[in-house]
Amino acid sequence: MELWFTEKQTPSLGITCKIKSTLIVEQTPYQHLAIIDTEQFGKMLVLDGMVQTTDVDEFVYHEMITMVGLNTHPNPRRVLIIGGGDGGTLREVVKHPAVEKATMVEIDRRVVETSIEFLPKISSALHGNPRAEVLIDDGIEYVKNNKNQFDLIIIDSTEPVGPAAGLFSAEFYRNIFESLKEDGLFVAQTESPFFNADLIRQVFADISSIYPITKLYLASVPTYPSGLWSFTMGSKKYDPENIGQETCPVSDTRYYTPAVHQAAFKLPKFVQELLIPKK
Ligand code: AG3
Repeated sequence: MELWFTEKQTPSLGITCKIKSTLIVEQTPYQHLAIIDTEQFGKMLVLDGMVQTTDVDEFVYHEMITMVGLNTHPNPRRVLIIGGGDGGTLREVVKHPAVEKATMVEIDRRVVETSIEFLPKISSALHGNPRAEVLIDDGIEYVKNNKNQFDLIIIDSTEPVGPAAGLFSAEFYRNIFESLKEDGLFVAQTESPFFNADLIRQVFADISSIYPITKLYLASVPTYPSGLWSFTMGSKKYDPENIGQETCPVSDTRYYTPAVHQAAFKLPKFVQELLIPKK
């Protein structure tokens, strides 16, 4: 019998993949978790019915959520990741030679444990990496308790419902500001410009009211709703469009290059319009 998985991306649209096998399905204290092996995208992590990452396209998201910020900061020694329990973001961060220590704070222990067990390619930095620290904790509380610590903070969250709801609030962006050093910056995943326009508009306005430099950039992630994904950066000092370096110190990327970095900030008109404050 053929088995198919569908994520309902909107009330009237879904993405459907043929399942090779189901590796684990369980309810954790925070969310419903499944890891399935699919014909098209390889292994896939699904939380509360929403595709988080897949073997085939994870490199786009994980490189773009990390390298843009890492290469905007001249010396990103201390990096904090909020969420990101599958480990893909951590794996990219520790590739960067300037990083002395990367701390990942994930609220759901089972995401970390099952990723280590079933997603070895993505989760490799979650164990045995001397520069990586993995904490099971509430990122919102962690940020409040660690002020003036980080060069770069990356918010690798799920959708703004359930455990991640508080990670899209102005209050959280203010706490992130306090947790960054005086020249620090942060990057958050901020959903699809096609399907989450109101969220992008609100988040951009909130971050702009707190950070001197706020910029949005895009990447193409086939398994996420609409395939076009946004990231928003708030920066105290460094402008990501002024990186002034032609080479990236991490050579084994598959999506990111300094030219892609620059190009990612060139926005289609309908996206630019989301960023203009409404009168
Ligand atoms: N976090 C963002 C995934 C959002 C996907 N949304 C959806 N499928 N409706 C990904 C975490 C990867 N480390």
